[in-house]
Amino acid sequence: MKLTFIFPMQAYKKHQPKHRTWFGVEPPTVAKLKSLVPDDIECNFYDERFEDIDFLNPTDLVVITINTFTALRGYQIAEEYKILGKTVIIGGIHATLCPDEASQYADATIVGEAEISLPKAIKDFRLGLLKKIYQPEERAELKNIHLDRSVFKGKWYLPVKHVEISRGCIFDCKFCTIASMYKRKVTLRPVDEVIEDLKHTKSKLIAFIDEDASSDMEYRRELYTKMIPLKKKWTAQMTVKSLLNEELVELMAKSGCFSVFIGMETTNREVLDNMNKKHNIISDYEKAYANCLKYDIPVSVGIIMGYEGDTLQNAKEVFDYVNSHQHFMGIFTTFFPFPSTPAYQELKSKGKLLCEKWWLEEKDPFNLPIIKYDEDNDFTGVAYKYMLEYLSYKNIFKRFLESKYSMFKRLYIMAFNIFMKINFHSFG
Ligand code: B12
Ligand code: SF4
Repeated sequence: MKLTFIFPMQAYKKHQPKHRTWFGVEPPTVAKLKSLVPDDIECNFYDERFEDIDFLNPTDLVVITINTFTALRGYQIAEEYKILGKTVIIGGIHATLCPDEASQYADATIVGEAEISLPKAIKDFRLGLLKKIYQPEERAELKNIHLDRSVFKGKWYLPVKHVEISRGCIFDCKFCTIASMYKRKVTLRPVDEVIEDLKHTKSKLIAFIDEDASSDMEYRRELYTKMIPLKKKWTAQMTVKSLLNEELVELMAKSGCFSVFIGMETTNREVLDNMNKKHNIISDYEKAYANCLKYDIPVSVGIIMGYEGDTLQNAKEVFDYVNSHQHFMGIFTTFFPFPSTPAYQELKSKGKLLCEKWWLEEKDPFNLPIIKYDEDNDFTGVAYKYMLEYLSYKNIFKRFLESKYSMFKRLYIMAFNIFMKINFHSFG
């Protein structure tokens, strides 16, 4: 039996070859799915960000993973395969948020995690008993799991490797799909399994899949202490609060933390409250940066523009704030109302969604009028404009000159920012 995995590109890129990427990281989701497939099944994989799919390559089963940005393209691919008489299974975060939509295109849709459902669906397919929807009743235990990277053989990716530590997040931000998918329940891998995984991961550069690399202090102390001899360089996402703990930041540095990412979103308290992001306290940032600077850990920040209550004046203030610090990267994005999140429901009930199923439009989502803004505070194109301004040579050099990080980190950050500037349109 032959099985084909598909990691789709974003649909609008299909018609704009210059937007197709030439660089990218391995998609860990596919390595996870591969680890769940019985050994006697021959597997093939198309990463459509880099390569065209050969629809005529023989296969019995097609397994597509979709997020909200790649859902439309995933559906188009499913339809093409179905015309050829192939059986298609769709899963992933978007299929979990919108199972009824996905099941219009798939023979079977898998809601939630793959660990229990994918092996079951493959077994049912072999028996000719494939069901329309699979939904596990329980969360997967993150024990004895691994990523099977053999599926990436023959493909070229950036050397950074993802390693999973946890799934889910204890917080409940209204715009967040992780909160909607995992409902505030966090599952953690046993420390020793993460360490074994790291030992067997050939690359020195690790990106942890972990919503808050500071949660559960006892766990973190043990993990980071055991990582010290491995001499890896790692990055992860965490909350600003946790960076106030100098002992933790020092231990992170010793264990090889290269940089961290914080979902800062905005500097405006009212907007943070609207987002239900109460744990972001603006006055914490300077102290957190000071700790990070002391241990030479640059911080990347994610900024969302155009959320309920946001103003163009706020956008300017947050841009100036981020641009006045040398972050590893400031990432400015428009607020996207992801389906099934409370933020989406609120906009819908207030009649403020101009395009309810924006992910099904074959256009660059960054240029789509999705939300009805107030006349005085129209955010269309605003985050994009600030992203370009942030990546202007003038600002990159200004941040380099003003930075107090070590010379190695300053040069590295500058080079990374220039790389992002040059390749901005092919990112993703
Ligand atoms: C690593 C990562 C990336 C990597 C690799 C992506 C990948 N999927 O492998 C890269 C850098 C490419 C990436 C890019 C983007 N990402 Co990203 N990424 C992540 C991150 C941090 C981890 C994903 C991961 O590997 N998790 C571990 C695996 C094991 O879990 P999983 O993917 O959730 O899959 C589980 C289930 O969903 C399910 N499942 C998934 N697929 C399938 C398929 C089948 C058939 C089945 C049965 C089950 C199944 O089983 C898995 C385990 O049980 C997540 C945040 C997070 N914590 O999940 C964001 C996240 C997935 N990314 C997100 C976004 C928005 C993007 C970008 C659009 C960013 C951008 N503006 O460019 C691009 C999209 C590019 C693209 N072409 O897809 C959002 C998606 C939101 C949404 N509703 O779609 C997330 C959730 C971040 C967030 N908090 O909002 N990303
Ligand atoms: S803290 Fe981050 S991952 Fe957690 S719910 Fe908020 S946005 Fe989502």
